[in-house]
Amino acid sequence: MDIRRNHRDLSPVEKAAFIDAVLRLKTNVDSVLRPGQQSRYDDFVQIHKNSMGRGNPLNPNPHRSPLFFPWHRILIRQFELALQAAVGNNRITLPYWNWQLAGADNPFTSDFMGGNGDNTQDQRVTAGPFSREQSRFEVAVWDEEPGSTGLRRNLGAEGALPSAETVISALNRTPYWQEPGGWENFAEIELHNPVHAWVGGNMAQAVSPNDPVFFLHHSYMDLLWERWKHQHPRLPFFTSQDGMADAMNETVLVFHPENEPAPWTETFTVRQAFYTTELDYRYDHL
Ligand SMILES: [Cu+2]
Repeated sequence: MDIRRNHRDLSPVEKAAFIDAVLRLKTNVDSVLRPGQQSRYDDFVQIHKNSMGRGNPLNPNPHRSPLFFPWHRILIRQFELALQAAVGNNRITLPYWNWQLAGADNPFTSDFMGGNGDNTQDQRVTAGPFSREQSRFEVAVWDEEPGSTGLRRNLGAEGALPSAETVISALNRTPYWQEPGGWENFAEIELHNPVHAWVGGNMAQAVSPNDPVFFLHHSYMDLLWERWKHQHPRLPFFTSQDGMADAMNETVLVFHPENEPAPWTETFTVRQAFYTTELDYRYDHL
């Protein structure tokens, strides 16, 4: 069973091992979707771009939809397994970031996620393992035509990181889906979206997984779904747009358009994404 931990609890050696796995997936592992043209890391960027209705759009779109939590759960779990395979180390797991910045909570350090973009260099990240200076992390999938190959960030220029109060408020929302103000609806719009906007640069686009912090952010979203389930044990922890508890349980989650290869061999229904333990991982604590 893989255990995901808060990044602040990782030792320097554990952080370095995680970064190494990301860099290897980015530079040493060939793509399944476009072999020879991009890396296996980039496949995850491409899948997410399609999921946002860009490129070769996925149907259904798992954003602004009850599918948001189960779909992203499978996406980042597959990424985690790809990291493990890239380095032959199944002790690598996705850390999570709780959107706090004080002290050790800040992931934007030179030994981990790297810093902000430089506003004299088109917001390119110039420090840390993913900087252009290190030449080991080139952006290869863009929203539109090819753009800068450097990772870009503009921390804090737009939006705001969710406060602890907003997280608590979100966790108190019921049911799972209701427009407006249900758990999924509030969490996606008031927790998830502002973090993408706050990081800015690549994170503010459909190709947001170009920034590795995407996976720390979504790991925390995934943890919060677990916490929400735990806090409301008598409620269905997934409901469809119609409010039905079982209506979509056998719906197969879509990660590729019909005219493109599947990114991985397994398929997953919504129901198969309900329990992290059935996907062989859990969080250190909820
Ligand atoms: Cu997304």
